[in-house]
Amino acid sequence: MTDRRKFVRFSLLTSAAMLAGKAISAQRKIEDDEVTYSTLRGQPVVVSTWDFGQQANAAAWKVLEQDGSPIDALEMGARVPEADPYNQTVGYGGRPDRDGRVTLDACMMDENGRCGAVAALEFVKHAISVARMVMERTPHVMLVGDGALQFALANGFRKENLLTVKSELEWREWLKTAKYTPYKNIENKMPGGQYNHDTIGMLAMDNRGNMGGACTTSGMAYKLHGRVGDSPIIGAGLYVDNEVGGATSSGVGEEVIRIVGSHLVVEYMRMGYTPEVACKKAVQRIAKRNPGMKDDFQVGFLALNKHGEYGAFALQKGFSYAIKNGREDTVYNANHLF
Ligand code: SD4
Repeated sequence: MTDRRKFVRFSLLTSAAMLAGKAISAQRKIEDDEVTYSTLRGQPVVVSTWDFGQQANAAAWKVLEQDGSPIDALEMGARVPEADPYNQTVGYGGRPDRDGRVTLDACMMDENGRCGAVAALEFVKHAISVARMVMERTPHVMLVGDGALQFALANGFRKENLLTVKSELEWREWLKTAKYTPYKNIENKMPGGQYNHDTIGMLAMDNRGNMGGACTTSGMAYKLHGRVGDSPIIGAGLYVDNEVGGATSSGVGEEVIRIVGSHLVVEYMRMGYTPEVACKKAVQRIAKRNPGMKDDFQVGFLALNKHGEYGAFALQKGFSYAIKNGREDTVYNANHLF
């Protein structure tokens, strides 16, 4: 993993872009301690939350490098952790709610502002693909619970048990001591030191400069049944504006929803802030709304702008993200407020 502060590559890349006749001329506000990362304009790029985003990026990259669309790439990418039984925060194998039910939240957004989402979806591991179908085959944006399941089954998805033995055993252990009280999301605060985080949020740009985003999760572990986080909510867990850029989030969804976080990050980028500073400003807003907070909970944002620049920022230490473009395949630690 790489500490982003050690890398100053923007000027090099900018000169390369200028040589290639593709100079980036937008005005940006750069804060003193900020390092800006860039990929060449017109080159595909995909970024994902957390270190396991690297495997998702690899799958997305196969589509992008063959001229595929961001949405096709992101769906392929997001399906990787969704299918992984060892990933206990996304899809199959995800930690259940406090009633022992695995309920998934997911959404997608494309370059035309079209979007689709599912929330509290049970028994179908590829929530991202169902979200895409909501976008492409219905006049709606979001389907929830039984309605989402009914739609998925009618569209060829298979019903399966998503609760793995490991997740079930942990949940039963949790029941013994937790008094049925849901956790707030912060790394290393669960019994046994397991992580209670790791939604995958992904943003991609193709070689035509078109952008898309995807977000999929099993949500906060041991949540109340029926609880929906930020991840499937357009503007909260994900937002893409093809003229500006995209953003996505991970962490305590309630806090992200309260500030409509991903939309806020995109709007800061529209104002000229770089992705990292835009993420930082959204994080600062959450901190401001929680006076006196320190390590109570985690939220991290990841953003990619129209110039192919990317950045992230979190409340707490420990938020990482993965980037893949034609030259690099790296996991970075995000800077953080506390
Ligand atoms: C949620 N934001 O359901 C998700 C959980 C998460 O890292 O991202 N965890 O609130």
